[in-house]
Amino acid sequence: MPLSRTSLHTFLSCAKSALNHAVKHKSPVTFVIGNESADLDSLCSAVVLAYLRSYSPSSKTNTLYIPLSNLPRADLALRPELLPVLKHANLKPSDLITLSDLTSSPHYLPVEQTKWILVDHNALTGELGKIYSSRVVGCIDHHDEEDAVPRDCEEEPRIVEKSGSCASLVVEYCKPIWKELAKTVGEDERQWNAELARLAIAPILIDTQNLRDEAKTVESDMRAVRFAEGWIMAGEEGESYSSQKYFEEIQNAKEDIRHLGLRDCLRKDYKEWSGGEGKVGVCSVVRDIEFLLEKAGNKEKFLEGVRNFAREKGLSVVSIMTTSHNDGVFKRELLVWALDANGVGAAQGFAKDSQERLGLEGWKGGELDDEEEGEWRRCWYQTKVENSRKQVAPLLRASLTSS
Ligand SMILES: [Mn+2]
Repeated sequence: MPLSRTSLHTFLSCAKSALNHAVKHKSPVTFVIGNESADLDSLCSAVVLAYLRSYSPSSKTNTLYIPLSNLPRADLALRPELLPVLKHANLKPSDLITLSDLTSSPHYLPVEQTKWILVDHNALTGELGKIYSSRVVGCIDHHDEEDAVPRDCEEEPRIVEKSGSCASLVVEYCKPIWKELAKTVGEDERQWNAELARLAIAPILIDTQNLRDEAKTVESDMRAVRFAEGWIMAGEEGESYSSQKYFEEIQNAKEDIRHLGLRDCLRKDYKEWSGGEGKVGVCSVVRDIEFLLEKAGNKEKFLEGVRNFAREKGLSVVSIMTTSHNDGVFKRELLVWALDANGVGAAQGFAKDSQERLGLEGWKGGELDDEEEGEWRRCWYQTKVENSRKQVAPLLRASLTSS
């Protein structure tokens, strides 16, 4: 028998109790989990899919799918963009289920008692991957196919398709369930639909710049937005809703990192790669270098903070890529700092090879540049702003491999 539908808020608290119960009694549990970057797309896709799968009227089981946010609870504070989204869905960050709920327990979840459905990635990575990757039973994702999920997933989805946002694919897959559920529509259900739609639409608006980024947006993004907006319009906030307003509200929250310290600004959107004999780490920051300098207090404290961060991560090269749009002009800056001999060769090679391609111009007359024994640092304006981390990180990584 299918479970009877509740609000998102009640769903998440039921899922939390179900998880605690499963841990205590070593009983079966099915997770829906996003990727390790735990961005808006990953977090929202997991909740939306888990909710609709749990309450699917055609479900023959009474499985409660547990949406697991792939980050420790404390790191939710690094996702300020979640706040407006959760608020419109009548949720708080504390309602989400995180890795802390899984690992704070002294009990052990037996591998064979778990099932995992991946959203926004298609290979279970990190610590979880080491333990549970044999238990992945489905995925919905918009990244490149990694052939890690079984081809035949039976009753679970196995979708890997290009789209601006994974949430669009989740909405497409769940459309029949959602429509079926919505046949029973009272006042409560109408509002629950609107709240769910707020979660579903948020990452699509952010990942496609409100469907304006032509390089990223595809048909399924547009269809998902239209479908979700129908539910929002029918809800309590329907009259005051506009996609542009919602997009700006989330975007502004995302860029509001005033309350974060320097270290949190650096680790908020951080990725690292190994190459050759070293590791390169790239921090993407949504404010400019000047903002970080002010945050740290002065140049020395800024450099000390960045150096400590690089040491903590064991990096040969640490890089900071900033974006800003002061006075409506979109700008990028790039700082590259090599901290060992291996890194110095790589960073110098990178500078030589990428100067032209990235349009690198010295930042404030080389104010942050430095060279000393075993270290090398440059800061640039990156005038060819069309190159994001997706382009720059492989260049850095390649230089590390070839140095
Ligand atoms: Mn995504």
